[in-house]
Order: sequence, then C-alpha cells, then structure tokens
Amino acid sequence: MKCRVCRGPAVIDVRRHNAAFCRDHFVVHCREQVRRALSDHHMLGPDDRVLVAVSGGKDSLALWDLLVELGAAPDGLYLGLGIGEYSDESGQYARAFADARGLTLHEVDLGADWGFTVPDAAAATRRVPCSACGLSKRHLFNTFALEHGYDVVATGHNLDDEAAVLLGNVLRWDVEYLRRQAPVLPTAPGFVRKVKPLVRLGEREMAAYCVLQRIDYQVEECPMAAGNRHLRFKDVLNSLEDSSPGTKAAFVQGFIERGHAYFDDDQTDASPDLRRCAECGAPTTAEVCAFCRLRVRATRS
Ligand code: Q46
Ligand code: ZN
Ligand code: ZN
Repeated sequence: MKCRVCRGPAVIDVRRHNAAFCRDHFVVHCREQVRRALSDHHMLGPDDRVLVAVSGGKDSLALWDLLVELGAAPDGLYLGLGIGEYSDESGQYARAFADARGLTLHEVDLGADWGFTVPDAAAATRRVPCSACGLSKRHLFNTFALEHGYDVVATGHNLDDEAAVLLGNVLRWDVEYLRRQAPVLPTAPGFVRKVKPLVRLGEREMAAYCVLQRIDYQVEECPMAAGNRHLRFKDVLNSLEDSSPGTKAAFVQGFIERGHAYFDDDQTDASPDLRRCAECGAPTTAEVCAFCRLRVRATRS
C-alpha cells in the first residue's frame, strides 16, 4: 500500500476515496477535509470566537486539534454529565489535552452546577438517557457560548454520526428533524451558530488521526448508549459501506447538496413563536423551556 501523494509506505487506506496515505499526508488529508467543510458551508467568519464542545472522545479532541491547526483559535467547553467513572475519566482526557497544548478549557458540571446528572434525568423521565443528555448539551453549550461572547459552537459530529441520524430521520420521515439536520445552523435570536466541521470525515479516520497525532482520548464508549438506536443504524450503514465504499458519504453529501432544500423553509435554530423561558430566559415555545422542566423533574426525584 503506497501513499497517494508521495508514494511512500501508507499507514491507512480510505476506501471511499480509493486512496491510501502515509502519516503526514493523512494528517494533510484530514485538515483538507475540515478546511473544505468550513469553506463550503461558510462555517466560520474571520473574527468569530469559536467554542468546541469537548467530550474527551476522539472526535471532539481531533476537532479541537484540527481547528487549532487551521488557525481558528478555539476554546473548549467540557460538560460533566455525571455518568460515574466514565465521566470522571472523560474529563481527565479533556483536561490533559488542553493542558499539554496551553489551550483554554471551560467546564460546566451538571451535578455540581445544576443539581442533577444524566442518570438522574433518565430515571426521572423514564426515557433513554440520551434524550435528556442531548437536551442538556444543546441548552448548556448554547447558553455558555451566549454568556461568554462566543459566536459559534463547533461539535465533533462526524460522517458516521450524520449518516446514522439521517437514516433514522428518513426512516420515520421526520420532517422537522430533517429540516434541522445541516452542517450549519445559523445564528438566530437566542442561539449562536452551530457547526459540524467533521462532516466529511468518518469515525475510523478520526480514530486514526488521534493515534497518528498522539492524542490520548477516551476509547471506552458511554455506558448509557445501550438503548441508542443510532448504534443499530451505524451497523447497517457499515455493512452497506463494506460492500459499497462511499455509500455513507454519498448519502450525507447528497442530502446536504440536493435533499435538504426540500425540507428547508427556514434554516435557523429558532421557530417563529419563540418567547423567553420564565426561569432562565432561553428561547422556548412554552412558558418554561425544556431544560428547566427537565431540571425540575430530575432534581425532585
Ligand atoms: S454521552 Fe449522553 Fe452520548 Fe452517553 S447518554 Fe447518550 S448522548 S451516549 S454522545
Ligand atoms: Zn505521503
Ligand atoms: Zn429555561
């Protein structure tokens, strides 16, 4: 196996590009994919203050590293979810990464700062933990960014994540989720811009990037992911990709370029009749926002 660029020995093949790369040119390949995502979708303006949602896993740490390399000068925000040892460990990876590079890592802790953890919320709502977890992340990353003057929140959703979510949304023809599934959600009143710069890179590439760049990341998966249907969709997509390399990229890129417009009457994160949450001031369609309602239920139990 030879590197497509320099013909030296390759360390990884990327079947959907029908290419293999040596270490240095694989890193260049990853940077180029992120640079293209940033420019194709106008993700970052020159003076934007960027906040990376950092979990301690491979995607968010690779994203942080790549954005630093590309000159976006991002800070990180780690959100402690209170999922036992898993969370303790993920925080350590995030802190070690930031310390070693002299980067700024902010931290918010659901338990210490908001009085409940993801397991508390799952028990109180009797729903899969990921729904309370996702809701809390969206609310707290957005609120933190607004309060601290960041223009944009960058998340580590990669091509595999986007393909699995897209498959789930299509299987149920969930028009509202399809409308909101985009590499960029623009700024709107009460919402900072949300961007997904890893949308052109797969899970395997992100793991390889971390290994080759000597980024220590949390390999262990979240123990609360068990009921997450996206894992099943990933299995299905992996078997399609095995027999037909490029399927995931064609599915996601095709949706972004040609499919999304059919669902996209309004690309913002906001819905027309938003008002301010009576508790926290966040935009909401109800009297009290979903996060504040979750907090009341989860702290009561
Ligand atoms: S952390 Fe939270 Fe994930 Fe764990 S509970 Fe689900 S959403 S799986 S990215
Ligand atoms: Zn090379
Ligand atoms: Zn609220």
